[in-house]
Amino acid sequence: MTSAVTDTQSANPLRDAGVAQADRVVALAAKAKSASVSIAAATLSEIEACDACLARNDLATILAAQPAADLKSLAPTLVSKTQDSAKDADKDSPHVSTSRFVKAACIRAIFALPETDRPAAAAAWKPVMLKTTSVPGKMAWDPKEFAVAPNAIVAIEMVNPDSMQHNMLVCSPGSLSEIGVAADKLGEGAIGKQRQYVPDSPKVLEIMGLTAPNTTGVLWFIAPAKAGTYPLVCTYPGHWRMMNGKLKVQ
Ligand SMILES: [Cu+2]
Repeated sequence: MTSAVTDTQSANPLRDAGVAQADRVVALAAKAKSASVSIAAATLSEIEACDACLARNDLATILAAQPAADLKSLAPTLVSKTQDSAKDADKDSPHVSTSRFVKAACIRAIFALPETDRPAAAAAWKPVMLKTTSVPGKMAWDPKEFAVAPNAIVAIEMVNPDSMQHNMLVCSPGSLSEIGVAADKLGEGAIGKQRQYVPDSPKVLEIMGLTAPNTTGVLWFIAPAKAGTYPLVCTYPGHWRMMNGKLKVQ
């Protein structure tokens, strides 16, 4: 389960939401140095230990941003991680299945390599690349509904030309208002900002962290195995009622 963070604790750069990526990289570099491995290798081991931590999409982003030479030397390991998750393959929720998240992170890292450097196994992976935009001043996404197949490899890109920050969470079916109300409550305390207004709930399946104005966020994940309508929601306080959408798994 996610480490409990109180208002008096400093954030754990390897686990918590709201930590600047540069600070995460510093923490990962220290870890890599003590283990005499590359930052890419240290990041992968952190990802494997991450379970449902709030930093996981950030960690996957950092892994994918490592130098091509480091990713290339790690490629056989990355491929093996995509193949050893059979025992978790039928679980519905990535939140309770580390391997689904590890797999998505490894696939994402391999797709960060130039095509000619990718291992042969990557030819069989067909990520579904989705894109949406935060409509300026409207607290809305356009488009706001997507459909994917069960277990599809999905990347959602959110372009944010708005003057406000937005995040995007994928949640369990039927949990939109529960997550939204919890997010608004988080917004009332100091801890909310530290957690990037992400409620600590097993119904939060995937997290794209806060995306600043005029930047683009990206979220890679393996779609749930179970068909259904999974709410997409921005949990910046006050946004959820308008800024939500649907991921239909069918
Ligand atoms: Cu928002």
